[in-house]
Amino acid sequence: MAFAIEAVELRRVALPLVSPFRASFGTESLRDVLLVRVCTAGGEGWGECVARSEPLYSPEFVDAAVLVARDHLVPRVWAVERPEDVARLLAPVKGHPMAKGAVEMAVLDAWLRAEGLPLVVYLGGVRDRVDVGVSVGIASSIDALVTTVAGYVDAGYRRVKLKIEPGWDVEPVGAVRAQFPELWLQVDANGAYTLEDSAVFAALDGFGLLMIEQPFGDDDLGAHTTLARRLATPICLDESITSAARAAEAVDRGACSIVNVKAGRVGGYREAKAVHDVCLERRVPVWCGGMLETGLGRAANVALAALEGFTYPADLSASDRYFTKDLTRPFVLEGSQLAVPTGPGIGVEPEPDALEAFTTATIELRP
Ligand code: NPQ
Ligand code: MG
Repeated sequence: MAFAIEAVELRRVALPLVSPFRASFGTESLRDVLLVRVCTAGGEGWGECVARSEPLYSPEFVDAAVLVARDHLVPRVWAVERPEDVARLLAPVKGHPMAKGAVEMAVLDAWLRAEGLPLVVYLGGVRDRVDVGVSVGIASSIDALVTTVAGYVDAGYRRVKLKIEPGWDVEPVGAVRAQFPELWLQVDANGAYTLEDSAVFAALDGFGLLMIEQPFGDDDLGAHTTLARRLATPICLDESITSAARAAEAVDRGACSIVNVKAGRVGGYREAKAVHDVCLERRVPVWCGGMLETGLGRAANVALAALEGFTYPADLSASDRYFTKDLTRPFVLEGSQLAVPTGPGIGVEPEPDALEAFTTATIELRP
């Protein structure tokens, strides 16, 4: 039977976080998520939009993602027959990569399930389990931070990422480093600094960090190149990398030597694979970023992280790092790894009770 979409549901869910998560741009205690459910005669597929409720990580936010999906994206994909065509059909709509990525993921999941093909196989993954780390938010005190990190190390995480911002950088990172001299440690500024802060980076350079992620603003590749030349620690870009072409440009300009890959940030899993491919060609290591996804987005990310070039641990933790109850069966840490789902499509589905309990709104769309 040919692939044909019969209906699309836009479903908003809200999952309480086990503890508030603070980055340089703000704090989150409830994960407000837009899900896209594609229904076909042969079954359904799920997509997850990684936008946050406020436009602080990127210009996208959940209310806007709902509107653009309802009025501009879903109407363009009714007749789609293959997941490879989604990005081209959505290209006339400017921006909104996270909303586009969610629509593509839902079509991809439905199509792969109909084909009986796991996402990891479709993407060309080479691993059946992936190394993961944990991202630790800005804490209320250095003692609290060290205690939190110790808990994650005890849980099995071998790589820790610390969120930093001006005023919360050299001291907390130094304290964690003093307590855990061998830990794989890295930091993420979410663009909160400028080149004026060179003393901070000179000090961080002495801590043997795996990388410094997105120290400066998204658009400032030049400042990243300047800093990269001064430091021994590799610079990794996240927010700046909006496409495979942009990744190639950033690498070729010396703005970064490691790339964080987030499918939502680049408009979907196919573009995310393209980012991986341009980096692999250039021998630049990549790793899979995280946006506090539910089990749906997490499953797809784990499949992506199974590609050959993903050689640093992913920002994908076990479900219990973020949620008391996940939308899917929980992802559980095995050593410092997560197993790649083996079922067709993304390999997981929402548990009906959890889906109902967390739903805050639904919109039904038909061709
Ligand atoms: C990053 N993620 O790498 C992002 C930023 C981030 C795991 O550090 C709610 C939803 C809160 C998404 C906070 C990690 C968030 C969020 C930070 C994403 O830059
Ligand atoms: Mg980041």
